Amino acid sequence: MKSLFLALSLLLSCFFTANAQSKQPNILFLIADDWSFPHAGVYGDQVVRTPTFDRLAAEGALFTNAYTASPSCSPSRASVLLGRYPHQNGDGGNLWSEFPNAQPTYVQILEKAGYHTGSTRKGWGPGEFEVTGFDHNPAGKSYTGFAEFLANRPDGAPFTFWFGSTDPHREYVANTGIQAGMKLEDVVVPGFFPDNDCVRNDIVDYYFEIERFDRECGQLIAMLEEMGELDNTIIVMTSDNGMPFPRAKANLYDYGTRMPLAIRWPKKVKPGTVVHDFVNFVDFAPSFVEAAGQSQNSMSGQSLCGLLAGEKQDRDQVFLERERHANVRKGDLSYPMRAVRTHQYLYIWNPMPERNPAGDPTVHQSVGQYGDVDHSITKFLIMALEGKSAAGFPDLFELSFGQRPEEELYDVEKDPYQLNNLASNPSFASVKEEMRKELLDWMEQTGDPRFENPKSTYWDEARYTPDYQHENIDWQKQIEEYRIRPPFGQFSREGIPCLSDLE
Ligand SMILES: [Ca+2]
Repeated sequence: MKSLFLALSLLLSCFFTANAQSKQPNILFLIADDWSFPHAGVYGDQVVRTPTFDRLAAEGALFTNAYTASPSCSPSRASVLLGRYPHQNGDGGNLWSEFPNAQPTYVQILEKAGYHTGSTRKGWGPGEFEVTGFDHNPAGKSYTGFAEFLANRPDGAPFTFWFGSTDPHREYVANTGIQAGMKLEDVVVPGFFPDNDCVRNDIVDYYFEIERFDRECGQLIAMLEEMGELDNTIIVMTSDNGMPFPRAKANLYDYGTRMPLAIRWPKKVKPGTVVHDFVNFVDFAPSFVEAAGQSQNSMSGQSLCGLLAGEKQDRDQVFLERERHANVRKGDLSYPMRAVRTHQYLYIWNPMPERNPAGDPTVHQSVGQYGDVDHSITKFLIMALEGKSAAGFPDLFELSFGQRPEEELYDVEKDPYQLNNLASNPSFASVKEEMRKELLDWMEQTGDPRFENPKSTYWDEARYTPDYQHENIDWQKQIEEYRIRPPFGQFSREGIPCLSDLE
């Protein structure tokens, strides 16, 4: 009875009611590509400027524990659209594969309900959707932009629009950040990178693209305002996975999975709401379906409507996973990971620890050496540290590129960068046991093939759609040629090399 009451109150908290406010809300979904928490002004970052994100947070809800279901473009985006965990989405659990068609996306459900649906730029992907019967990107029919989409909107129809920027995905134009006025000395360098000016310069180039994404989102919101539709629109601003740096993107540590998230919806969300409960990206689709007054029975996520209305919920942990990111291991092998994250601990299970988490040391088909890490000066500088770690300091090369034990456990309160693996520490044996059990329960309940067969080769065999072959990169030459070029002063022309940082 209690659960029925709860279900009804949850339903009513989001459901538009036909006699009260009969207008179904629009949905504007703004998704960056490779943007990590906490890189926004409202989270306290002192360098990157994100006035649009900060405004949405101030006028709506700011989430401090939002996690992508998987730290990789295609599986993350498939989870958003389907409301299902990556391991429930067949080949869609991999990067560069096929979009599954067995279950409906929220876009399809809303379209059937009379919504005008569309997308621009990066929707679901990379991968193929035509082969599974889609005639347009699963994120919505493609438009040149929001203006063209709105011009095609039937009179009075509610809409759902997906704006997918490719910022701050690499490659970056070096020195855009410093030349836009960002100061290297103000950058907070995560503890798994060497702290030097070239790494800082790489980070401000990443910030430069976050700022560009933020500005573009601001332009879309201004259009909504002009149309008088701002307050009847649920605006979601977030990212698909973490920053394109070593031990971040394509990893289950926080810099790979923890996402910036703000949601503005004045009809339901009080300005200045801050949500600390865990949220997983599988929660978006059931929220949108519910907000539109529709129903579904295929989704694993939990609607956010209750949280948005300020309700306290029991969301004390989040589950994370990844399979094959780029095709970077001989034999087209995946690198499976599963994890559970609570407010204090992160437990990661690596069922195939004999494989290379960042990819093989020499190229296998895509990207280059350690190809699950996008090329960058930060990556090359860490590659140059191989075998050079000093006693008492973390081995940055091993953290980013080395093999990992089957189990990892981090006290994230004491160790925010997740450098100190406690899995073999006897003092944490019971914590580890408890978290392993929680993870396995979730895997069983959600039908994860790795529950029955941890060594499943399913995602090794899934098709990798691009047909290319990359070469090993001459990373020493890349380091030699790299220059920091401040906007003014004696170094603005010839630039400052980063070789000296290696000594
Ligand atoms: Ca991405």
